[in-house]
Amino acid sequence: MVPDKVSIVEAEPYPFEFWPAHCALVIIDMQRDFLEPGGFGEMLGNDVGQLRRTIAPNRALLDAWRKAGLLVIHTREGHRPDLADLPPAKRIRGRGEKHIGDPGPMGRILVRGEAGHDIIRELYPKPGEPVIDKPGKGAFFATDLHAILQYHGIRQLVVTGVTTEVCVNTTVREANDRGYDCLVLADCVGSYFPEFQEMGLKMIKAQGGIFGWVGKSDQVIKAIGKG
Ligand code: C5J
Repeated sequence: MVPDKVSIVEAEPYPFEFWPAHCALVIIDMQRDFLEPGGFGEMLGNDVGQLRRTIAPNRALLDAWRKAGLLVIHTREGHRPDLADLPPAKRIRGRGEKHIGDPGPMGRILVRGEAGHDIIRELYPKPGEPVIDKPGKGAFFATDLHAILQYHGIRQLVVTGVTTEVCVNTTVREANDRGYDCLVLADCVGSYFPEFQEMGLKMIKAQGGIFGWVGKSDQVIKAIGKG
């Protein structure tokens, strides 16, 4: 049983009141196709190194989180093999040579069950940890994430993963509108584009924390250790 007490975590724009018993770690889309050399992300010309720097801090945080017996949720962006949940607009967007559902370097691109869609080995979910398969950028859209969080009495989220300006930001905004406080960890979220990394974090903490807080994983690990 996790003790129902608060710790204060250094964060911006002001310290975050961390209630571990009511807080879930949500790790967004740490999937092989986004992060691994030779995957879909790299095939599009992106520098996967910008995302891979988040693996080690995420791993350290996940280890501490699991050891403390706290709730962790993993997400994956992807679609049904028949693509029934893929809006045509999303499929053709970008007008590239390859679309979602086409054969890619690690199986069909962003299709559930394919190798590239799965989570990287370093952060692989343990049996019993919820994995949310999401067809959109936000983890709440067309998923049972909110129901799972409510069932566990969760009011706060520590959010990590990729990419900062797309699926992390969209999920934080969705969470904010549903009444969750979100702490985003700068060293555990990544973007292919350094300027989007910077601005994606600034947008969250601007205006007194309009969408939430921005902090660092070592501060959360320290707070968990004190629990
Ligand atoms: C995520 C994307 N996970 N950038 N997807 O951010 O398309």
